[in-house]
Amino acid sequence: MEGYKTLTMIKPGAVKNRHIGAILNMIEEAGFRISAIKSLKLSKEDAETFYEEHKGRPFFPDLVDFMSSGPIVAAILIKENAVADFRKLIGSTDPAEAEEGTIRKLFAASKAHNAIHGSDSNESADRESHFFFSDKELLEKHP
Ligand code: YYY
Ligand code: MG
Repeated sequence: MEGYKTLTMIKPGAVKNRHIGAILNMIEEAGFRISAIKSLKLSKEDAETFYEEHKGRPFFPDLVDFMSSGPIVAAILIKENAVADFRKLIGSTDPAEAEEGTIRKLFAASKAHNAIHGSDSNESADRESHFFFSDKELLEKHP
């Protein structure tokens, strides 16, 4: 089954503002199954590694500072066409450009503090899932 999995993080701002429950509810209502979930605080090094594709971009230092500024919730989500469907549910990177009803439109403070992450490809979903979870932690065994 191609494209069945994506990785999300509810970012520090949304956790601090107590939006975990509302966001997880939207995710489940949209048909995603939560196969693994945990809360944790990333170190600066963790955030640098997770976002290493963006190293050298002007926003990178602020991104690393923000993502390590407080606890996050990471989860593996299962659904057919998970990567694309989840990107649609969260909306554009910049909430000012995100469609009405998307998670970023509802909960993001700004482009830099945009409430939630979603993998951008099946390859990223694989890498990012293994960044946070071992196979033992999965509620669903993926094919
Ligand atoms: O995948 P997505 O999160 O929508 O955007 P990316 O281009 O991968 O950037 C990752 C992260 O970096 C974004 O969620 C906010 C931040 N960021 C930023 O602060 N300013 C930019 N111009 C681009 C990205
Ligand atoms: Mg991205």
